[in-house]
Amino acid sequence: MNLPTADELRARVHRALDAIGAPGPLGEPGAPGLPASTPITGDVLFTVAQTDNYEAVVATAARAFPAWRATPAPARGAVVRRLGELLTAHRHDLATLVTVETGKIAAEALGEVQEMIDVCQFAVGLSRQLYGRTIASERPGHRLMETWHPLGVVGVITAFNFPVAVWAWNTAVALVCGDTVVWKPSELTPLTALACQALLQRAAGDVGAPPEVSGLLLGGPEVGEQLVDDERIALLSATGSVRMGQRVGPRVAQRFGRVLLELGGNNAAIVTPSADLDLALRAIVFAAVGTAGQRCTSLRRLIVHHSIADEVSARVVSAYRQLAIGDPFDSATLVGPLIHETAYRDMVGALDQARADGGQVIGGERHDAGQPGAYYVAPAVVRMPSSTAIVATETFAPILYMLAYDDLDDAIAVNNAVPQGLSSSIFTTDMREAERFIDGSDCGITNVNIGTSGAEIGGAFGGEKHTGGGRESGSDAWKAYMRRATNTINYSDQLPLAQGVHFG
Ligand code: UN1
Repeated sequence: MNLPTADELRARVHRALDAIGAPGPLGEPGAPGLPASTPITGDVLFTVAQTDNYEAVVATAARAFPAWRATPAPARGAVVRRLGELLTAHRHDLATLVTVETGKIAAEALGEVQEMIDVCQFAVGLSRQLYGRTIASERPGHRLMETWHPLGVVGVITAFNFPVAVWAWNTAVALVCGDTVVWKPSELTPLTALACQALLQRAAGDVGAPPEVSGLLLGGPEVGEQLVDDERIALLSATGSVRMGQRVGPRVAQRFGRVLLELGGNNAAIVTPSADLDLALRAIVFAAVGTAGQRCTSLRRLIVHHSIADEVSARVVSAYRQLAIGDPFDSATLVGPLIHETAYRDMVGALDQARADGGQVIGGERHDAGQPGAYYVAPAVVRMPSSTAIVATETFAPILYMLAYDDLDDAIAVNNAVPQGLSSSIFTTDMREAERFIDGSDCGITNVNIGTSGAEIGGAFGGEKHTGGGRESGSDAWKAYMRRATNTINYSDQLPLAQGVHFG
């Protein structure tokens, strides 16, 4: 396997950070601080200083809030519009950093940056569309209405796999809603975080907005824990594992803070006998192996009608055999490395368990990269006799379990028979089947004739059950970043009481 050297990757990082104007200098590997590593070679490339002033960062964002909430929303949108312009100008630089830190292939890294640009555009439009309702009052000379108000400081915790887009979904929307933001990125992706923060600071400076609206906290899980218990964090938007969400949710609820949770997915697609198989195959392969199976929306379970199960399985296996696995910067590559050794061990463990459960595993072997710390694997297809516990477990790796079904209602029940409820798809040309699936899937995202991943930002993104129930990015997800006030205004000279009550 032909991989870039650690020094070549360092040079790429320097070029990208210089172009973006992100603050240096970066420390040598091994210096005290956060190791900035790459799954491409498994090397530590740099050391990044950890945030040692948590208190000051949060206090600054809290102090900036009153003036920011008093700034008209369309004026707040100007920062986000400028951020979108800077992201457009630097999309290749930022995508380079995403590829270095996550191992995501170049095309997908660029797609992730495009999501940021798209959500900035969405949020700019939103900055002129934050509206409430007026409701018919039961009293004469009265108006009943809803107004929406900023919350305060929004804490954003993001995961390694979408190190920049998820920050942008939250930050672009929170800023136009009048909140200030502090961000705790994954400790695996400090370089992309520095770059995003630098671009936002520049955007604020360019339009004369206070840079204090956005703060960055670089550090380990203990920094996230501080946000969880911090009364000043009005909303904590956290993306990560179900285990993380189970710790975060109740603790924030204990102090009556708000949470927006984007946790795991165990996403399924149903393939019916009427499906356009050429189309389905392309969608299935992208959804299952894109980002090396490390999206929360990755396709993990394929539920195929028994009459076409052998054919679909053979075609998926043959497509998998043609996948180029290797250097994510090589434009021919479709599958880059797993994030780290633990991810690889989890994949091996899941495949062992699937075999023990009677599954037939095709693929899944590690490719020799000539780098002991880099984990390149062939995506695996596993034909399972039935849905066992391992199938119902989210393993963050390219494993696609295949199950056969006879009856569509049973297939929908299998789709729903996992703890998580993020994304789901059906491949069918029968509109009755499509509508039954939309009605029956218990997921936050339910698609027809496209895969489970690759959602557009215009819709609300998120899922049910152990996925956490949060919604972010498009549609009316902005409401999570604001609080609603119900206002009753009496413009008469009488004081009629509601419910017809006479008093005194
Ligand atoms: C994630 O994996 O955390 O729908 C987010 C998708 C992307 C976002 C994934 N737009 O696959």
